[in-house]
Amino acid sequence: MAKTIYVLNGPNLNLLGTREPETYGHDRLSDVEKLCKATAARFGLAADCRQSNREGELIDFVHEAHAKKAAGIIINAGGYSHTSIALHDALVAVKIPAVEVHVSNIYARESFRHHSFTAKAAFATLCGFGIDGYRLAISGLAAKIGAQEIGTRTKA
Ligand code: CA2
Repeated sequence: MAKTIYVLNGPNLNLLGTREPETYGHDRLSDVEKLCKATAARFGLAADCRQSNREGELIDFVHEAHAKKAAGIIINAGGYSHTSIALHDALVAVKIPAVEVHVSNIYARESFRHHSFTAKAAFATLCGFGIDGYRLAISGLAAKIGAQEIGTRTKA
């Protein structure tokens, strides 16, 4: 069976594509999820995509990823990235390779967005690529966990 990666999106990301297009672009969360599933499939992976506006529910998703033996996590914790030690602790506890993604370039924005607790629990962070960041993150995660792109596998 295909290995599964969890794609977790935090508060307000359900609004993607509906407001502030100058910051977050025109794509919707459903487009992000389609992109993630298609990219994961290229590497023989399945993407389980979740979004929540609640910190505790995001933590539950991280625990669930562990219980279901997920191979990796892509996380955009939204505003909780900058505030949540609890989410950081959950990511550290489960020891699942994680990549943090931000649609916008958080370093070109307000200083309160420059620090991320969740980034400290991730092996890599991408920001500023718009929703393409999710595709790049899955590609990097696949390399990290040794999932090769289908059609490019070399014989042992
Ligand atoms: O750039 C990102 O992906 C962020 O994680 C988005 C968060 C923000 O708090 C982080 O600093 C950076 C906010 C998500 C808000 O999403 C909206 C999308 C469309 C319209 C309004 C909000």
